[in-house]
Amino acid sequence: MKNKIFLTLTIIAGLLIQMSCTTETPTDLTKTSFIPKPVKITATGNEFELTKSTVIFVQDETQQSGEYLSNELNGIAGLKPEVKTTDKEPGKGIYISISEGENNLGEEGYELTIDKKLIRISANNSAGCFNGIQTLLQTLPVKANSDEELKIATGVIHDFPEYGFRGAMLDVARHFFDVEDVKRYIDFLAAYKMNVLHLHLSDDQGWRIEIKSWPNLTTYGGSTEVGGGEGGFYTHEQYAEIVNYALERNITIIPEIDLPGHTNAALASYAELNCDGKATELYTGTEVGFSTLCTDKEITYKFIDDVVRELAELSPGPYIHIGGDESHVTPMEDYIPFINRTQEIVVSHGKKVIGWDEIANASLVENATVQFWADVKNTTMGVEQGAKVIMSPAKKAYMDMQYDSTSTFGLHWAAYIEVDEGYSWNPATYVTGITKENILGIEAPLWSETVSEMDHIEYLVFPRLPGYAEIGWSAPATRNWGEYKLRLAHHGKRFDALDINFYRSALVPWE
Ligand code: TNX
Repeated sequence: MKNKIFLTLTIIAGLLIQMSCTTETPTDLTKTSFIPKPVKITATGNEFELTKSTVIFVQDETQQSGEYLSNELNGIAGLKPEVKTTDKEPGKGIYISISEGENNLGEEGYELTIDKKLIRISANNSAGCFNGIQTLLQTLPVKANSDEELKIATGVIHDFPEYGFRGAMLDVARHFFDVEDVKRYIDFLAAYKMNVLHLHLSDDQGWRIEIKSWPNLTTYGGSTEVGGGEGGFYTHEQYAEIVNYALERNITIIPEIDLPGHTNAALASYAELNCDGKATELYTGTEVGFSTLCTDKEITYKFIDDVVRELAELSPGPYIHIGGDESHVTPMEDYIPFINRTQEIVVSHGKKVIGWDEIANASLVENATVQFWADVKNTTMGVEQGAKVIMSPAKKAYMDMQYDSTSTFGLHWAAYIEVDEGYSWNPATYVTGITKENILGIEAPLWSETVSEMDHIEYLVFPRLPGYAEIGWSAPATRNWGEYKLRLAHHGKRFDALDINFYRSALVPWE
């Protein structure tokens, strides 16, 4: 009798082990929890196995993509596939190529085909290949043992984004974050196919980018931060390192110098920028709206010209962000000509203007972009002037807003934004009268008054960031919270493996 029970138990245990093994084997590609959700996935029910002998084949144009993928696979399982150039499709391995012929993949779309022996990523350019690689990486664990079998379900993914501009902002002015932190932030964006990082480089509490023609901006104006810490700044070399790291990950850096308000760090560094000729004190509090450049002094425009020139030289991307928000002590009759003249300076250095929605009170130059954060009237004025819009509604997209009243970090002046609130909105219908044609895309800002460490950043950014990435990438009709939260739950394991200090929202059934 005892033996019989033992035998039965052994059989049941055996079956259970077998079952768990089969559920671990990914044979249905449509079951993978991709974020952002791809346009179309077709499963073919087989498996590709990634091994030590897998080779990545590339064309000259996709060499960099191949190297990137090889490095990433090295980070996952210690596999560092050899990257070989070829002029024709190989029979097995991974093949990254520029597509031939007509397709609807656009600037950033890709096709990922996984067969039993061959994985193909093809796109119209390297940006698309990069996105295809991110999708492929999501079929694998973030970390694996070198002896673990790495099987990938077969099928075809055809994918392209809803918006060409999908970004996040990091405020390095209120608290300074060093190059390593910014690179980690860039990796977060890249994994979710975001292609813009907006850096808020100056504010009342600190000036964070070296300007060689005005050195005190950083040596003095960068020497502190909110709470009185030691602050910091990027040299030109360090900034270039950030720009290049981003570029390799299909991310454009948008530098912002906030003008004419939010300028106390500059006003403390150079007495001549103040109307009364007296330098202000450094500021380490969190009030807004008390500072302004002296809009009727000529030296102010010489200053802006120098700053924009140096920034433009450091920026391969098309944009310079001039801030323009919350200039409460600049009278409107001074603010308007100031913004007009500042826009001309940006244009004269070959760059396009972006500003917070207040800049629409001025006469916008051609190709100006208005960043909607709070004011519908301003944004509508911008659209009426022909400007495009970046959607960053504070009530939905501000990552510095607390999740609820118990959140450790963050503010709540605009709203509490739980993970579902952050996800469940549509940029194209959020503001009446502003439609998809007017919108470049979406950006989720992280202001840093309450965060001083990478851990704190992670708590506010995760798990909301993947949701913003999906809003930018996936069509609204294909998105719904009930289904998204299951995919997000699966990404909890990825956050853990990356040692991300994320907020375990009770709304998500974490695995
Ligand atoms: C408003 S949004 C600001 C920032 C603050 C932020 C805090 C915007 C353009 N200005 O100066 O850091 O609120 O949430």
